[in-house]
Amino acid sequence: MKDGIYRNTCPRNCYGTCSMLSYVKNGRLIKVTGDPEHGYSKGRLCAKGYAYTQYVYNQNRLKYPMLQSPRGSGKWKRITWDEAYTIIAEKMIELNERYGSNLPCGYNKFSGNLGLLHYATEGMFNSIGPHTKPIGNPCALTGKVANHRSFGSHFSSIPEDMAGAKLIVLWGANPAVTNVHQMKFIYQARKNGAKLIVIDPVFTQTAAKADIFIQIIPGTDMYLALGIAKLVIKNNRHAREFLESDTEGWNPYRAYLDNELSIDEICHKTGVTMQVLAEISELYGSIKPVVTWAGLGIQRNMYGSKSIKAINSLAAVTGNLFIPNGGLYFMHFNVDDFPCALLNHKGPIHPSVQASRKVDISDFANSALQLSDPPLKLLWIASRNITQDHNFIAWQKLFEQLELIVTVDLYMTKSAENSDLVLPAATHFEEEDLHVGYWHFWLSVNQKAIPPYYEAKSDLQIARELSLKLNELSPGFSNFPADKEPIDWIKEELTPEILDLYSINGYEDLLRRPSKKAKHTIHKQNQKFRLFSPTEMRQNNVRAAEPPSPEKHEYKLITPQSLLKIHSQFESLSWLNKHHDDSYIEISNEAALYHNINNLEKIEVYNRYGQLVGVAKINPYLQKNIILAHQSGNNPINQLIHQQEHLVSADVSTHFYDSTVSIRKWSEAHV
Ligand SMILES: Nc1nc2c(c(=O)[nH]1)N[C@H]1C(S)=C(S)[C@@H](COP(=O)(O)OP(=O)(O)OC[C@H]3O[C@@H](n4cnc5c(=O)[nH]c(N)nc54)[C@H](O)[C@@H]3O)O[C@H]1N2
Ligand SMILES: Nc1nc2c(c(=O)[nH]1)N[C@H]1C(S)=C(S)[C@@H](COP(=O)(O)OP(=O)(O)OC[C@H]3O[C@@H](n4cnc5c(=O)[nH]c(N)nc54)[C@H](O)[C@@H]3O)O[C@H]1N2
Ligand code: SF4
Ligand SMILES: [Mo]
Repeated sequence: MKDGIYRNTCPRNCYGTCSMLSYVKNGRLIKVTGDPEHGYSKGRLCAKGYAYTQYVYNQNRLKYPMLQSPRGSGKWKRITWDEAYTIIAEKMIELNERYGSNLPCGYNKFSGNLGLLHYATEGMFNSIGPHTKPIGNPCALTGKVANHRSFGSHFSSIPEDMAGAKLIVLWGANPAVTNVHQMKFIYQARKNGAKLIVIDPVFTQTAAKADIFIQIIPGTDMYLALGIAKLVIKNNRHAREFLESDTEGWNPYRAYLDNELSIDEICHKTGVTMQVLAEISELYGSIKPVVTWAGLGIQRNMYGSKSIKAINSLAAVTGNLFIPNGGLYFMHFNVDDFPCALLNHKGPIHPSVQASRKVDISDFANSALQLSDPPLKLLWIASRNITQDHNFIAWQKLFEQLELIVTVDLYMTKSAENSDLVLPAATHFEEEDLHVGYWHFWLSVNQKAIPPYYEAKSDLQIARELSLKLNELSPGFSNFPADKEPIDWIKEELTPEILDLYSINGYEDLLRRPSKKAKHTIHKQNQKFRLFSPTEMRQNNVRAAEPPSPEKHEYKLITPQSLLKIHSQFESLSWLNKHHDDSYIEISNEAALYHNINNLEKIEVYNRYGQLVGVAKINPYLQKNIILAHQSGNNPINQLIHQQEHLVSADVSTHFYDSTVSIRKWSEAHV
């Protein structure tokens, strides 16, 4: 690799998808900065981005393929790549002979690296014909489906345009932590006189910046949105013409708000006073343009879909859809514009098995356990740490049933510790890729800047080499185009339509600067806007159960994102995180009093699924029945998270913030 400056893109599952400049000297990455040519992040990174040199040259990084025998023993042996491929290929071939197809082989992949070339894992499995594959999305599916219901397509406004809004409502989003670059557009708007409202059960770092903070009871957002709309309509501030001619369901929606939903009920359910409700309605009804950002926090409970639809409808009622600098934010799915050639790679046809078996990734372990004909026997884990999932008990059972578990990762995660084989993955500085954001509308490349760390390989390289091994041992087993280089895959994504959408002539343009999507279809309505349907409120599960309370030894567990991590990642970087950071458990004054717990005292959080020891931090702003904890890969809080099976469905993401826990003094737990 030549010394110099390379263009990379941070591949993390993050709103930023920041383009970065990497400085390389003597084959080593010595510094990373933001790319000033990127019009969204504008030359800045977050602290995690600036810490990439430590992430790359970290003593905890996996260096070689390793085999653990027996599984879970911690007895690891370094093996060669060829040995690793042989073990995997022989097992796949043997399973195929035993069961007559590749259905016993499956993978679980999620959001470790979102580059388009990381669809190599999907492409590799497609190349062996029908297998077992995850579908769905544990993070954002509820909102995606709800938005589709409202708009008939995906819809999210342009982030840079938020700077021109006059009222910004952040509803279940915490950008001061999760989307730091967006804050500059919010500050810009405020400088020009915009008001900022934050609606969150937790007093967050974003809430601290707000003009008005509404501390809502979790899961009641649809009532608040409907309540604001009710008052806007009552005060005749609604967008009458638009509602009558361009929406569907206006009459039942309005009748429901007029006749069936009382202000008293709304205030009781949401914990918001009548005065605040009136004030917010006044602002929503009188200011334009209003931006409403329905964050992902809203949809991590069982009422998420209704809440998103009710919030979307509020934007419609106040006439703020499709107006400059107004509108709704969620996230977009513009990656669907691309061929995603690896994801869509077509595998060979099987004589009797028509298609791959699909397992909902939001209930992966439990659903996989139910497959019996044939059972799942080989699991490949890539870009995924299962500490981020729920239902650990099912995971444990699934592990017991599996004959081979392979994890491809950069670090020895809990997933890796539970595997037979670990394969060391390359960082984005060690491979080529192409990136489309899901928040902003910029397209950027990722160049190979440094040689791989020890024997690390990209997921694409692993797919190529494993396919060759499969075909060596069993000719024709895989139809993966192993001779295709990364650059060939990148160029395949840049079709004439994509070049036109992003106003570029080709790959070389992207080496000079990232490019913003020039042609937007998001403001075009494919159908009439569908208003919130009152029939949804009449379904029986809307009647919220009694809220948990200290008196009943019950708390709602909320576990949002942390500033200096991406889920379980970056945890071991000393520049960013101290070992004890993840063990803080935040509790309310009331809970502390009730359980006689002092600040910084050791406590135990538990429920029927598990227990975890942490250090109590009394948070005077916390609602009395909420416990706030951090996601962690070392000491995963998710062992206490369990979404009941009847609430799992093909169009919802995981209800991460809907589990109940109890607490006690640690000493009590151990007498
Ligand atoms: N630093 C950092 N940034 C990240 C990530 C990370 O791990 N670390 N992860 C990235 C990913 S994958 C995602 S999906 C995004 C998520 O980022 P956001 O969209 O900001 O969503 P969350 O962090 O899940 O939740 C946001 C807020 O919702 C609140 N909340 C919880 N329940 C409710 C409710 O019922 N109603 C309301 N109104 N609010 C509620 C939470 O208290 C939290 O403050 O962040 C991305 N950015
Ligand atoms: N309690 C709780 N749980 C949550 C959430 C929450 O709010 N609360 N949020 C949920 C959300 S929003 C999300 S998006 C999910 C995230 O779920 P995951 O995507 O499983 O989470 P990460 O911890 O980011 O794990 C990604 C893994 O991929 C690895 N990796 C990184 N780059 C590569 C690569 O190039 N190749 C390979 N093979 N591996 C790589 C990383 O080292 C890491 O171990 O977590 C969910 N879990
Ligand atoms: S983690 Fe997010 S904000 Fe930080 S550098 Fe990566 S994409 Fe940018
Ligand atoms: Mo996410």
